Amino acid sequence: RAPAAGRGRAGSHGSIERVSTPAAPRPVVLVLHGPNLNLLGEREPEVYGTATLEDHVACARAAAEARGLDVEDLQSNHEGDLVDAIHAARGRCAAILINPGALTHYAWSLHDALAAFDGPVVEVHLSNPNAREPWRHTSVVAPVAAGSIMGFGGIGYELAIEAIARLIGRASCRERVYSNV
Ligand code: CA2
Repeated sequence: RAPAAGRGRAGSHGSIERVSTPAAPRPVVLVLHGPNLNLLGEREPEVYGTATLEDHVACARAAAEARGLDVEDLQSNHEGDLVDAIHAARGRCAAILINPGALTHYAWSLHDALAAFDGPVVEVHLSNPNAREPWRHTSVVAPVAAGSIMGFGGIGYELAIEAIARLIGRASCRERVYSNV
């Protein structure tokens, strides 16, 4: 009979040997950023704010930590790197948070890669692309995302992690109280 988790059990000589339960692996959220987002904080603060990419990733990581989630992150200026990262996340990561930058508006390879990912995908934009130039009004990622959060600046990363936590069943008790509202 299997010993009770975390309890000691009698060994063959009557001594007590400790049986520890291995900690369950924490779900991993992959946080992806597309082209030029490495320049955040350096230019166009009136559009994208003054926080750097590192600030936004740190915000996502803190929000994830609070919900028992780990974060892996990648920023790339190359579409193929992002496709590779999405492929590598299959069967390994629980969810993807992605701000694809300008790739949002035309990178069908990202659409297809994300469609082949098994967990929830949440699209995040600092600005509100729908309130900007017409070419930003189309997102090829939105149809394969569980949802899109845009126009709230850095707050969007925290909101996205909260959405992911709820979608994968890692919401805190307090959040669960409100999940039926
Ligand atoms: O609002 C967002 O988060 C965007 O994804 C940002 C993209 C833009 O193409 C999307 O339409 C909306 C652009 C990222 C470029 O970031 C820069 C940051 C500083 C200086 C120059 C570009």
